[in-house]
Amino acid sequence: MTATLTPDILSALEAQAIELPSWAFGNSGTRFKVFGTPGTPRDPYEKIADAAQVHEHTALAPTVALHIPWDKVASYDDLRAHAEGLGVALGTVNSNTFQDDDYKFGALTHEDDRIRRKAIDHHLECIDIMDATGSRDLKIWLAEGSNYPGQNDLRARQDRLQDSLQQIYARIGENQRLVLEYKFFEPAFYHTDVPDWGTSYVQVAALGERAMVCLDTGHHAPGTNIEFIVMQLLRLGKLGSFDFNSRFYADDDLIVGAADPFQLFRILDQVIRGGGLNNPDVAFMLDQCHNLEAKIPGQIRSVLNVQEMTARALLIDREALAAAQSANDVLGANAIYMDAFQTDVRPALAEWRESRGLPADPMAAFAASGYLERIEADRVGGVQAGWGA
Ligand code: AOS
Ligand code: ZN
Ligand code: ZN
Repeated sequence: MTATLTPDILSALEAQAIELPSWAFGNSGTRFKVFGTPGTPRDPYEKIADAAQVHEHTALAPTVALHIPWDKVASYDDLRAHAEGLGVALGTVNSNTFQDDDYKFGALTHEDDRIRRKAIDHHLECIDIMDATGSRDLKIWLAEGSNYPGQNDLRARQDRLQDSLQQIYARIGENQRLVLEYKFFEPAFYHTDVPDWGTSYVQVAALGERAMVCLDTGHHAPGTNIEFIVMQLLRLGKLGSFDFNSRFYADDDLIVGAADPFQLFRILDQVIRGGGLNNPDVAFMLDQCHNLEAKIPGQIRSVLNVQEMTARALLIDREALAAAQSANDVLGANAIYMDAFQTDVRPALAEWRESRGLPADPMAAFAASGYLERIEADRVGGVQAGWGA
């Protein structure tokens, strides 16, 4: 089945915006090897230039998330002007408390007041940067936990976490938000201080209205019904943002929609059902790394995957579905749902893109643009950016 996209669907798609992570353009790898790639950005300015390419070819990615200290620069006003000159804006600021020896046994949960203070101060510095970049969201992901039963007092760590978050939240501006990400394991293996949406919810609910939960699609145990969590957080008004990616086994950070497009469809269905699509209170971000594939096309493929699954989810005949659900028509309801998922929206999206002056095939247009060849030739020398740089 191929789709006809109605004006309502097209206007919902036109408003769609997906934030790109600056770190997707730097080198990354596994704990076994980081592969260097010709043309990889050498600084945050070049990462933003690459991100702007994604937006230029798709009109889907108007903002770029920063990671501090990886994206530290002398002047954030200058970085902001650079981004704006390329047609994009600076987005979420991500803190980092996982690459400093001091944080070996915790940061915002640390028993030692000096280390906990240092971690809190790092977040206050991130908020100063947000003031300069015009960013709304401070995203906190914590690598904290323990490896052995008995190693730590789990409860005291929750109390210290709440106290640290209170101090950070007190500095969050009127138009800013604190977004707390959860992850069920890694790098700690026995317990993680923010392992699930419930813990994140409990911690941010105690802070106030401008504190929200971040749902990273790769941070759940296999078999978890993620769309149920999406529904619940939207119902509670606490879904602040998504980190989109795909996983097969753990936190694989692969291209969103690559491992399980049906799961992405189901998530986006709940987003639409819960009023989250194009709702400014819900930020859609990618949190991915491209270890083997080329980075800019990897990001283009990713935002197109989100767009395609959004279009399919918008095709669900909600009236017919509601009627089938009320009638307990099990197979009828499932068939309506699956009909939308099984519809090929690609030809209709290509045609629509062309009608807006965009390339029908953004992947092919980027490949033909010569940009990749240019950066490979120009960015010789210097240190390539990557995790930790
Ligand atoms: C880590 O697993 C998380 O997904 C975070 O979102 C992290 O901040 C991101 O991967 C970049 O460091
Ligand atoms: Zn994440
Ligand atoms: Zn992750």
